[in-house]
Amino acid sequence: MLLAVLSCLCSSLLVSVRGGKLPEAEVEIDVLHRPFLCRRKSKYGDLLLVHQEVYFENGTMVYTSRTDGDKHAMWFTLGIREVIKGWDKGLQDMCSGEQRKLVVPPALAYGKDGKGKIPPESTLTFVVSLLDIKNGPRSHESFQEMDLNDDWRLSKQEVKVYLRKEFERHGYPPNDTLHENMMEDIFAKEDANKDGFISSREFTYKHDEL
Ligand SMILES: [Ca+2]
Ligand SMILES: [Ca+2]
Repeated sequence: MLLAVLSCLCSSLLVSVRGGKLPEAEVEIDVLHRPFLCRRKSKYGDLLLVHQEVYFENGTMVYTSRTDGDKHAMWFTLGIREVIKGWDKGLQDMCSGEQRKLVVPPALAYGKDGKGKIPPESTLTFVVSLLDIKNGPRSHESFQEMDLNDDWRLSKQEVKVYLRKEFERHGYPPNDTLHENMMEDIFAKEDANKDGFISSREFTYKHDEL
């Protein structure tokens, strides 16, 4: 009973904290090229194939995937923080063949630590060409729904809460022993690094596809 009251209290606290959050930094989006035909637009959970050029604010190029590294375009999943936040925000609703310029403030890029050649607190400009869009293996929406405290990983408790809700939604009575067993089974399969949490990455990729 006490626990229930506590968790109730916690969730109402969470709501009030969230409600009072400062507005997040924004990405400046400039569409450089939009193809004539657009069959689908990118959304969270999709796999995107991109080439990128990265520039500092003074216009110096930092990196281009067309000639640097392995010269390959890169696949990534949109919306699961596999890439910087500025990309997750700035590459939605994009057509295959489209090219965008994103001006990303440090808070949505590499922040106060920087990374490699990128010094701390850098505003970066990205020219991103989207070459292809595929369905991601699992939806971003279902992960977000399960991740009650928004820390981008699923705890055992969150999975149990989700199972209970799913049972109720389908008209079955809750069954704690069964939920416990199902949860253990899910963690045995999905928690690849065995840290007791299912990360958004572990959730999104099926392991036999790696
Ligand atoms: Ca969580
Ligand atoms: Ca894990």
